Amino acid sequence: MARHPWRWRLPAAMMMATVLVLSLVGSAQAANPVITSIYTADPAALVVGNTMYIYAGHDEAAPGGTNFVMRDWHVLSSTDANTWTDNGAKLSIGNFSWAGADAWAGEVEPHNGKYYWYVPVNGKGPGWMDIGVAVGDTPLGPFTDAKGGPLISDSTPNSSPLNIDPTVFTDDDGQVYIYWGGYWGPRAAKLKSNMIELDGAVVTPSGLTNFWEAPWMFKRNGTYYMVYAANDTNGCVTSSSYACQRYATATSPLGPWTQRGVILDQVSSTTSHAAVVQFNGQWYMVYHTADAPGGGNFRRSVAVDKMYFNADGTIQKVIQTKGGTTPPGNNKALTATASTSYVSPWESLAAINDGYTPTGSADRAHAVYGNWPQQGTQWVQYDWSSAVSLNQLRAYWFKDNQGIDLPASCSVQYWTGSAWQNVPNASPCGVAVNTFNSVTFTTVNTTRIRLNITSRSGYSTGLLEVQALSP
Ligand code: FUB
Repeated sequence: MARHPWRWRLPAAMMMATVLVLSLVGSAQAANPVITSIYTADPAALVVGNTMYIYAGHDEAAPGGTNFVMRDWHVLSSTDANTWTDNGAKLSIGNFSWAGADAWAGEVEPHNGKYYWYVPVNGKGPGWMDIGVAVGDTPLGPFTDAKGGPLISDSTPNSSPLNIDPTVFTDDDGQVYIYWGGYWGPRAAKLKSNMIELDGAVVTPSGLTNFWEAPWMFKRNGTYYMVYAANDTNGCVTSSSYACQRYATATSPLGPWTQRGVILDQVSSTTSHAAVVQFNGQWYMVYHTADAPGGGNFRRSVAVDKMYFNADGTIQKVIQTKGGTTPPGNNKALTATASTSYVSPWESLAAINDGYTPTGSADRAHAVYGNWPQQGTQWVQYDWSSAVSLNQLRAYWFKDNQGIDLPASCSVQYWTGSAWQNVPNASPCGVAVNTFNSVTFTTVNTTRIRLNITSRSGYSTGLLEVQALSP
């Protein structure tokens, strides 16, 4: 049976003492992860006016910790989906007198001028996780317990094997629905217009193939969409300790659903939890990874990437980006003269320093550099007429799923004036797909830098873009 590390936590760790809400206001920054001042997870997105809000859990596990430590939820906000502000903890376990620990994945739904925040928490009663609801007058609260007890618990007839991860959806006719569940047990119910009571029986929706946890519901062009975490090894994950995001569609809000495929591959954390939202005309997927410095399965961080629909309403797989764009002024490759050991006559050396931001390693929309049919070690080089200071090189690899694959390895060298030398104190030269791979090193002053690329057996290599960054 699939096991997620969060299932191994000690029971004692579930009963956390009530904690104070901390009004920490974090720094703003661009690029994924969107916030690194704290660890954030389980994002839910909401657009109000010109602002996109992310309601996120807060991972506080110590480095190397093997259990979740989650006591409160933070609200992040942005007016451009690029620069994010942490508005601090706006809800905590302490807001629910009947709860003791585990501030897991919640979602906020507006209704009649108020904002209802549905959250799974470890109740003090029998069973484990319950779902409670808080209410506030603005997207940033303040929020208070709206019910004084669980909305859903293990004693709710036909509740999920694990009552977590609520997603709340309001249809065009005003009817509100709540979906939730974990341990392969999705559940759904209508909500009364008071937003704090279920309206009728809990149903088990059909067609959410391989559902594991983390449902997220939305509607587009009359079609209902459900995005959810799955952990099957049939095109989803390499090990069932991880999860991917699948999605399903339906023509009515309670289903039946038809599963349509994977839209977010396995991420770097074992758990995967996503939200989908349209903001300023662009669709986004908000999810979490373990990509922040010091991150891990219990020290996760929220990421935001663009999501695209096909003309028939199906969804393209989301490309996970890291690190974001680089201020053009820092990218010295743009002013360099590029050369190479070999470029295929039908490809373009100019592609590797023209400032393009690829959408993925198979992106053929722009010129590419490739060295097919060469194998072994090839190189690309950047020359300047006078010395530049450099401390980072970022490579975006090309992979055409034919003769060109990701390299086996790479290295960065600089010209001392008389010889090539490895850049000092270099971080590993990464060969990851669909992202800029950064090599950082102690600053060198040089007129030339070279990226040596060694192919995998049987393949050639290619690049979509290289950035050479000054400090
Ligand atoms: O963060 C705790 C739990 O892990 C969430 O409720 C799940 O969705 C998974 O991300």
